[in-house]
Amino acid sequence: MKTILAEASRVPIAKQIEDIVLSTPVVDVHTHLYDPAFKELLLWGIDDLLVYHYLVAEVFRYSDLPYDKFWALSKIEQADLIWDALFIQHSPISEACRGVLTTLHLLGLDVKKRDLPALRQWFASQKVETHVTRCMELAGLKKIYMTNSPFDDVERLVWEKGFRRDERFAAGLRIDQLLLAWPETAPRLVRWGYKVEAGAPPRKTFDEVRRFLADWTKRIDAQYVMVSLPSNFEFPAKNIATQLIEKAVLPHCREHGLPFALMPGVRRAVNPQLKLAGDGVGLTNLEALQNLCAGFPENKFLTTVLARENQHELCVLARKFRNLHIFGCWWFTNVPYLVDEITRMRVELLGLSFTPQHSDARVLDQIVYKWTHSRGIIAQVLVDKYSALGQTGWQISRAEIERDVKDLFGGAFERFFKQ
Ligand code: RAT
Ligand code: ZN
Repeated sequence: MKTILAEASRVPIAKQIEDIVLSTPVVDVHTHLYDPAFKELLLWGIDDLLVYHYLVAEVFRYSDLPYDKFWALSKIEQADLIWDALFIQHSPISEACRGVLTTLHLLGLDVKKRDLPALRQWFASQKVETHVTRCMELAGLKKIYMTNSPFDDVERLVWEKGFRRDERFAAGLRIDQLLLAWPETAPRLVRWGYKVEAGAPPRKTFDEVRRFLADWTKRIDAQYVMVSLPSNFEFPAKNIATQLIEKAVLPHCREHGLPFALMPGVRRAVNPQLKLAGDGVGLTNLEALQNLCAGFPENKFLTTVLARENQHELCVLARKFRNLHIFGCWWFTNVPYLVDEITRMRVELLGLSFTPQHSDARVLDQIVYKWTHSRGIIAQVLVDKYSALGQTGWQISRAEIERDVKDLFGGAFERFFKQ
């Protein structure tokens, strides 16, 4: 009887919560999308959707084509092959395949026809500027954080030349090469006018790295500094990455009031023949993050972890350190089953003081499916949690739900920057 009553009182509030979750604008805190001024760096359209590296990994589950033959194909030929293997020869029920269909459907295209040439024709008639707006509207996004690397030769030239910024796109300064490939990066910094030394660097080197970070922070108006880290990342350790973090990155972040985003858990190039699709996942010793949060209380850290097995420990760490803000269900964890599990766990341990999702979109159109799928799950979690509150006699107002959802969709993230 009690459960039936609880179920009945759940219904009106469920509709209200779903409406709010579906209509609240989102800040997408980590993507690989670009301001349209970057031209061909901003990927969009059906062929880029199909050759997304998540789908490349999946096509080799079914195809025995040698890797080098696949890579020798043009983008359109690769897309044809992926479409045939993953959508025609088998039903497209994986999350990455379903995502393509959700996107096409919400763009108003008829997926049941299975007509790839017609889909191509439709995309060919779109203009990128209007398509950006359309996708952002369908996804309900108000802001997109990019991943901006001065170490990418094409991207660097665009920044150096200068362009008029699209204010919907904010910058994140990506420094993987600096921290993880110092022997190759140091000579590049020298070529760019920074007086660094590669081996056993003296004090001056760290000052010069700080000057490099300051120049790029200013040039791109970076809102945070970020790095994706291998699962065996340790801090402190007797290596150059530790020194660079301690003597250059963290002081830089403190001086400029920027959070440092760490994303540990990647095992790069587990299968190098798959190229971008060849990275794997590994368990991280989160003591490294604990040492950073405890050792540098004046710094702010943003973190998402790749291994499912690290998620609980990460939540507990966030309960201990208010200079840690956790975000997103990243990459291999961005599947409904795990998004549901991780989001529930985070709400139960952290209330509303985290950011449940980012898209990690590499292709513009992907924001449509990634946010549609995530919003559905987040809404369901909130329905359950607010309903459970209702059973205590606590009544929640529409304004309170709106406030909470705003926090989850970027409000808490951006407030963390300013605190
Ligand atoms: O999710 C992805 O597309 C990965 O390839 C990575 O880019 C990852 O998100 C990262 O930022 O390192
Ligand atoms: Zn990413």
